[in-house]
Amino acid sequence: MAPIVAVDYVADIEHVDDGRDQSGPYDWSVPIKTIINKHIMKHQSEQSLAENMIWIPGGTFLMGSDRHYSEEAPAHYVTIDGFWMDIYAITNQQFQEFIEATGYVTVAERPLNPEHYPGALPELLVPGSAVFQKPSYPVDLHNVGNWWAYVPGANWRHPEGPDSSLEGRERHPVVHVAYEDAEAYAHWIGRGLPTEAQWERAARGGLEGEEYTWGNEFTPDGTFMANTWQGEFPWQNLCLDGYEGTAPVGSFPPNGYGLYDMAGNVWEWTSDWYQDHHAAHVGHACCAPINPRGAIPEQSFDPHMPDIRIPRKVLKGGSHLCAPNYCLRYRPAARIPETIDTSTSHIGFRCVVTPRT
Ligand SMILES: [Ca+2]
Repeated sequence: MAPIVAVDYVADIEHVDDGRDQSGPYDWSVPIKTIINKHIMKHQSEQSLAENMIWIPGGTFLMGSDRHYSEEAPAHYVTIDGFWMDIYAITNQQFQEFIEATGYVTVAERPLNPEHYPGALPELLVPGSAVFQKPSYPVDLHNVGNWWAYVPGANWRHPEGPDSSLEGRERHPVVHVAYEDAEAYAHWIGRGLPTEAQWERAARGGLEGEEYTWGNEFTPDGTFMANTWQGEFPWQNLCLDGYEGTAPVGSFPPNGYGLYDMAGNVWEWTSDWYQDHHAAHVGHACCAPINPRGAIPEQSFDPHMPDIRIPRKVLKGGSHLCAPNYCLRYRPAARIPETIDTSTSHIGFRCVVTPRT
């Protein structure tokens, strides 16, 4: 794919009167409530390290939500410093370049140690990854095994299993990457993974406390703004947004900071350990915590599985599998826990560069 450099993007923005980039395949008559921060533009011309990145301004913002799932509450103010963030999730092509340069082997491609999985069936002790498999009829939503399967041979090169490939999916976000894989890529390219606060600050695009990354209306003027699930999950995917699985990065309009796919498509790894809610960070706008981080590993676990005390990282953004009837999490406040050695067909990542202060 042709590299899209952030400085070119900003040059486009500056040519229009209303502050919005009107190029591209979108219907710009749609009133997207965005704030193009002039501060961003000043920084764009300074960048040389940050190809494919955009400057996210520091400041105080309202993080979390009191209107949805309990783990997002309470909505609270936090303050973070400015940073650079990838405009897109890391693509298969970018990840391929990393693999070719380093010979890195992802977690999903490595042999499993039976000692780590006592009682596991031998046929499952082979390299593989979790793949979404759509049932053909309504199923019990309490059992994720009704739509997730561990598929031997599934990995980032073979997203649905050994017989699948990346052909035609070069610009799709890489999936089947465990946390370690995302971290390895970030280290290789001289960047890092975002904290949860950085990720949410970026996803909100300059909007304060709104439902989605683009405003409060899910489909403004009937336009789909993200790759999510329409229909009754997990058996009925109406594909009204045009995509059943992942979409190429940048297939939907950017948010107010110029970032693409900060809602839906794939969940994205953050560097923070998950805690059940935001209580530790509660603050007022006057004295909000600065650059907050998540739990310590010893306190991190999934509250839905309290007996399994495995620390988990925070995933943000929702995916193409998020649906109103099951997982309404294509919102900037949404968050779920994930074990660091897990890889699936709906988890990817993007990187940040945080200037030293
Ligand atoms: Ca979709």
